[in-house]
Amino acid sequence: MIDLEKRAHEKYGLPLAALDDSDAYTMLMEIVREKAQSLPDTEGKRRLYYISAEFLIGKLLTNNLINLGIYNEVKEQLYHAGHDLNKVEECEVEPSLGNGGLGRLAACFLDSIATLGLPGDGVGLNYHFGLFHQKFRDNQQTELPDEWLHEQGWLVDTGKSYTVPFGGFSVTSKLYDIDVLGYGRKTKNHLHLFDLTSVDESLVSADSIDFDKTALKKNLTLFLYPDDSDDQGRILRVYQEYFMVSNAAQLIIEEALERGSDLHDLDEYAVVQINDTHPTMVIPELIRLLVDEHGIDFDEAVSIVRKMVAYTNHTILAEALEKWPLSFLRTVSPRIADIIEKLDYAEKEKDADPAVAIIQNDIVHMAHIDIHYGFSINGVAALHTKILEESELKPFYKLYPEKFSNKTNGITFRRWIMGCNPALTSLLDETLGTEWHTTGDLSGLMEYKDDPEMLEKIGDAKEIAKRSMRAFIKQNRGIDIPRNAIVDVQIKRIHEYKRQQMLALYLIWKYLDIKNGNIPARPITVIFGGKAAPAYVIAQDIIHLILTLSQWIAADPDVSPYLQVIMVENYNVTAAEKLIPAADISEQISLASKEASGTSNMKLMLNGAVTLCTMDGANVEIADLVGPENIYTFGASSEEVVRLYAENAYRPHGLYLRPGTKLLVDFITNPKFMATGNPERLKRLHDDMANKDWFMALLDLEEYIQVKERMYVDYEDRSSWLKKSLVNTAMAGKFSSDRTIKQYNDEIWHLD
Ligand code: 26V
Repeated sequence: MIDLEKRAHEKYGLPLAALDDSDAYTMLMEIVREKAQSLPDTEGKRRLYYISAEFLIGKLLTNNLINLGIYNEVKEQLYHAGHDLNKVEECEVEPSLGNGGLGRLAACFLDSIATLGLPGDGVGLNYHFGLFHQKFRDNQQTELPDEWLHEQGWLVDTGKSYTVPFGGFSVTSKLYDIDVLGYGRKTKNHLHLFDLTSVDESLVSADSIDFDKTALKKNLTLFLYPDDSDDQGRILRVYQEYFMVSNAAQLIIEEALERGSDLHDLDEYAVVQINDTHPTMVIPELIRLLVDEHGIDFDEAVSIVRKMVAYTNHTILAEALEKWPLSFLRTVSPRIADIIEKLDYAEKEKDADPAVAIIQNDIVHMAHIDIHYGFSINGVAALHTKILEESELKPFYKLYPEKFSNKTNGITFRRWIMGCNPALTSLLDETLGTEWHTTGDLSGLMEYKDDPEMLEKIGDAKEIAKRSMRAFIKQNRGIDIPRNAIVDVQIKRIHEYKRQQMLALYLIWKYLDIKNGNIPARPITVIFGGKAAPAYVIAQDIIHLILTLSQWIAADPDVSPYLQVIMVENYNVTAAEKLIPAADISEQISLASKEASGTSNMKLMLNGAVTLCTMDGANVEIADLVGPENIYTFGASSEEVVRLYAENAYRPHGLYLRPGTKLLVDFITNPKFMATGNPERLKRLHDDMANKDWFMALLDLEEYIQVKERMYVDYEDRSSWLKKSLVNTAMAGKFSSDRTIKQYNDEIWHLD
């Protein structure tokens, strides 16, 4: 039993009712920290180390209260003292340790690993200023340091520390942990976050993300993904990566020794999941430590490491697959460069095909190290894995078919419905009981799909979520959303392949259509959220187009009562938790073949949004589950897209010249519109769309507009729409990350 009243007296000498939200938050965080600290670690001979450059963990208070099973109790005690737990939680600052789906996936996985009682920890870096804080100025993104690290945080100082040897100098690390609690579990896991003892925050000023990239002893843990548009920035990333994996490897070996390994059997004590290629150097680093520090023969070290590392691929975009000049690696660590050369040599002896070489023209292909020297390679959705096997990694698949497998991504239901959507959670609990919290099985809801009373309850839950979303938008952007608006969301990193620009073209179409007197049945609110990489110019231009359109439409009294475009500032996990429960339409419109999986598609489906999508990533699996009457699909197939690229046959200019399309694209550069924005950005984006359109937005645009219009019309048939919504929630069980983690464990990790 928790006694908050007593605790308030002990800590502050005040009754609970007299605390302000911030003191109440601090008190609750301390209670949770103490409870977590008192739990023993999850044990098992073999331990998983999930190494990742990103962990997008979100706020932790609610999630930890839920997992400790004390959420309702705490909420009630606070309520009786006049507090609102939601308000108290607002005092928490969201950690800025991730970027997008890859980092959020890692966070969902940690929750599921702990919930399943598996011994497995995350390993990453403690970035003091995170990715960046997004602010809009003159309808453009600006980037500021994200100052998330505060005294009253979740970090636990472990007292552990290692020396990381770079070429020419070495640094000392310091390990912080965040305790990871499983739902209903009596043991805990960890998120290990390494920091630099010599880190110097004064290299960063409050109004810019620029800093001295050469001050390596001070800067390695300042930012996630520092700008890599020059060599200095690129080499800094290699330093960061080596810092991360050297610490990880030292920790792995130390813990294995403590548990009784003689290191010849290290693979029986540890398995490493390499999350995308950023942690790839853990392979040569483990080999280095086994050979240089522990006297194991090189060949034996290689064969031990081969049995303990597994790699997950998260993208087929060539520009996102890491390749480093060997000279960079040699600067960062001469020994690691030597080991990689040895590994490359051994592989070239076995296979002369240059397509599978680790080093080609003095460039190191990081993924190739993982594939040759890991025992498992997986994609993150069925279609993605198929594309890896049949095209992107085909020569490797031929070499090692047995290493390849699919592990369709998942999301933790504890955060993505129980934590963020209390109304729908209560309805599901009342209807189905609470087993679904861990089984993920919501299919029992299907029995009610024709029950008008249940459909109304689903509708009511959506209304409740919309109310809190409206308050959030008011706070975030100062905009009021009409009560009866249909809410249509596209929330994800800004990238051309995700095609936010195609939705922007639709909005121009809709704007003109309303101008022509076609008034929609109800107000339409389209919400975007996402950050663009600072050096990614076209993505910045897309943000500018959206923000300028938003302002343009809001200023037009003929259209603004019916159409609203909102871009959330600084989209993050906290914003997602407000938007996802409230959404009616989930935009998943990437160019087929390019989105490895997507995970917002799963979160939105679970919360009853209906998906509007191309047949890409996990959308394919969603479509399979819900059936054609409960999803809206459009666009060229992945086979068609792969063919167009292979034959270099896509010609956007012809598509642009179609009168309907030209009107929309040229709207961007009409003088009045340009005058409200930044002409250079708008012109560049216009010309890119009309002439290059590398991600084929114009190819799918016409069909997209048609399907979207049909969707808005269908929304007006309330009971049939609510039925679609119900079916989506009911069929979302497959996407529980508990299912995903069971598969990783059964097929890859084999933890006890
Ligand atoms: C990274 C970069 C970095 C340089 C600029 C271009 C670019 C483009 C894409 C990426 C993505 C890196 C990997 C990644 O985040 N993949 C995402 O992983 C999610 C979890 O598996 C998955 O749901 C998303 O579909 C996938 O994009």
